[in-house]
Amino acid sequence: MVDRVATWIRAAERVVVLTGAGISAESGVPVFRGAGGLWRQFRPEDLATPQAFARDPSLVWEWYLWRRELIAAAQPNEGHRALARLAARRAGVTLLTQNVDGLHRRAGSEAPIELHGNLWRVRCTSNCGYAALDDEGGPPRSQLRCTCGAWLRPAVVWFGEPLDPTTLDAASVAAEAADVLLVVGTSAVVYPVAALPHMARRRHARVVEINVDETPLSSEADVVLRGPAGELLPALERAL
Ligand code: BV8
Repeated sequence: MVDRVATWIRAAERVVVLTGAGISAESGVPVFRGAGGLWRQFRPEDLATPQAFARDPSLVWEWYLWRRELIAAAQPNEGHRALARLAARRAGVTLLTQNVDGLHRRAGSEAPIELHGNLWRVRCTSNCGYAALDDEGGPPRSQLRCTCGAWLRPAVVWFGEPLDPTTLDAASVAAEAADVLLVVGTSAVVYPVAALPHMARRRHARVVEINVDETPLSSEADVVLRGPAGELLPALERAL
């Protein structure tokens, strides 16, 4: 199966890769759903929302600062690195990620489209326009309020918030133009991103799922490579 996917990629003009939390699992970054969920007794849907932040901004910041500490101590894995090398060795590769951990950039991916933002970026909750990119290796952020007095927030997309329209548009155009779409390490349940593989398939893309588990996308995929991304992506790279 890996060889068949490699043949499709070699023949493809445009390859799109969509990643989710599963590609960072082998770096020790917990996934959102399923075993080893993210934090204490909370569910991501309880914390990654504007309502949760309005109710208790300190708690939500505590969660993000905990995740930042975990991610700063993590290293990109062979799955991240194989994707970075794939885009470096040939044209026409677009990387879309739902992850906010920044590990694709640290692995060398030049311009991943971060559909749900990046937890190292902050922005002011008022319209004063303040925004900043914190240094991943730097000291934990202690300044949680803007100079204008309003709360700062992680520049990520919470549940119930719209994705940046330009970003979503670029991702949709890429998915619809894809000859091959690799869907890696996502439970394929979070919309609107979960609609992208179906949009790609309706056009002409070969859809390949790389995941350790079954997902709602599995039955729609042309090929399912069942296993860890940190092994399957390097295996795919070797077969190219
Ligand atoms: C929107 C950023 C509309 C923050 C995230 C009710 C109320 C409100 C909204 C909704 C609702 N019902 C439905 C919705 C829509 C909602 C949604 O889809 N909810 C789901 C849960 C049903 N979507 C939204 O709210 C979106 N916005 O709809 O706005 C709108 C429009 C206009 C105006 C106003 C509003 C926003 C969604 C974005 C939310 N933000 N993250 C943060 O990270 O802190 S989502 C979060 O889930 C992460 O980004 C994550 O990446 C994403 C998807 O999860 P996955 O990446 O798939 O991770 P998961 O753990 O689920 O799965 C991991 C997979 O990896 C598993 O399959 C596992 O088997 C696999 N795996 C594990 N190890 C490995 C592996 N695979 C390979 N190798 C391994 N080693």
